[in-house]
Amino acid sequence: MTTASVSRPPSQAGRPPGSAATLITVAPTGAELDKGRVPALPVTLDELVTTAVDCEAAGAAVIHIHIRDADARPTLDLTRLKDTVQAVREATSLIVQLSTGGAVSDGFGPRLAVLDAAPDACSLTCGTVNFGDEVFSNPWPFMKELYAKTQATGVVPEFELFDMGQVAALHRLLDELGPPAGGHVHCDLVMGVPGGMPGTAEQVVQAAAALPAGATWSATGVGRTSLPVMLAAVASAGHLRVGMEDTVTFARGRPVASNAELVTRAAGLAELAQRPAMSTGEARAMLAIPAR
Ligand code: KMH
Ligand code: ZN
Repeated sequence: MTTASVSRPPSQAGRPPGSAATLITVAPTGAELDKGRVPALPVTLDELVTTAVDCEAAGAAVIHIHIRDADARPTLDLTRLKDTVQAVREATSLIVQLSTGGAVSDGFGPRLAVLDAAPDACSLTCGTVNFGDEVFSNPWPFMKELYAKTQATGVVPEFELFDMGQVAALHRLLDELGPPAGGHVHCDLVMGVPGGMPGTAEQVVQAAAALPAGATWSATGVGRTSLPVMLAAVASAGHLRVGMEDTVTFARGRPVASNAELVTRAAGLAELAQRPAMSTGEARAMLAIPAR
């Protein structure tokens, strides 16, 4: 494996590992957007790898990946997933987190099989939620099976929480099945989805306070909730997830030009808050993900 050399913000120099830094996750593609409508969306492997390199240079430490097929449609094809994991690892030192959420139309079998691509990490949503006009289905037996498979395979889960009921379900999961691979609990509050919890500063504080003791968390505000959620998370010792999966408008009337510009903005806010972007090594230490 080769590792790209990455320049980091100067403020990271000499800082003890993991101290008061901000984990930035980039979610560059998602499963919902149409490349025809959003031309800057990375959908090919080449586009994804270029995005990964650019986002690492801008301050990201984790990449949350959904892949597309040759027609730019969402897919969970295992060969493509394996090729993607390998290519992103060869080009960057990012933590590779595959989505097990996929698209709302994906079945449970293919979503479980995502772990067979052997990523560093995966998303794990803690319950069913209305998702716009659709339903994102994560019934309790599926959650348990997916979680048990993460434990058996050593893939570190990130718990995706779309509403407060899912926070309760996370507690139940940990109570029944024990700690995740690596032993550390990290969550992502996904806010502002129509059908989930709202993307407000008050909700960020309330959800963060309800998480298991010792858990770390990031927050993602979908659409126009992106900025308020990001500002509230930075102010509340949280971490950040940004990317075109969640936001395609940079400012009123101005489309996002690239995922890297969203990461750059997040890293700038983190720097301003004197919690600069975490390196990939620091992120691995915090998330208990082994070096590769
Ligand atoms: N695409 C959504 C239905 C995840 O990646 O785990 C689910 C999602 C969550 O994006
Ligand atoms: Zn996702």
